[in-house]
Amino acid sequence: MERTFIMVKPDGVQRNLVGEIVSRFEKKGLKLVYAEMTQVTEELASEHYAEHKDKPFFKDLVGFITSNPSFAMVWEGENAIAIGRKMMGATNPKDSEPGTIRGDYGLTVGKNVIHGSDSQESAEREIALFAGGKPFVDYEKDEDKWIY
Ligand code: ABT
Ligand code: MG
Repeated sequence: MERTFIMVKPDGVQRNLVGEIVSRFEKKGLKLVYAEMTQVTEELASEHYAEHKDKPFFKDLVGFITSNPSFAMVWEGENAIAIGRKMMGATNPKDSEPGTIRGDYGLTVGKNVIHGSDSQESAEREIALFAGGKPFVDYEKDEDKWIY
């Protein structure tokens, strides 16, 4: 089973979108195995967004993600990474389709509500970074037999 790291960013937490976002992932059939309200530190943000460190928006990005608490989660299921990205929609809300999370709730690329791993490699890296050493809950759901 694949696992993906999903995080409601500070704008999503402030705008009361945590419940709505959790609900969408639950209804899709993915399984929540880890969740935590977390204040992202500057150190963690710089590590998480290391691929963007030379971009002009890096400073604002780190400033934004550390400005207020985020809601970090790990979701499990078949093709969880690709499905998570589809549910989020395109990075820039001007390009994300209605029906996606960013398409429905985002307006600007700088505050685009949600983060999700974009590959197997980044999922492993981000899960280790945000949830490394944390207890993951391993459990069965009766619904699973109607999903798989
Ligand atoms: P993240 O889930 O935040 O990683 O977004 P995503 O993978 O969809 O998009 P990338 B390219 O990784 O963007 C990272 C963050 O940088 C912001 N950004 C991006 C800008 O502010 N301006 C830009 O021109 C671009 C390309 C958007 C993403 N996060 N936020 N918040
Ligand atoms: Mg990214």
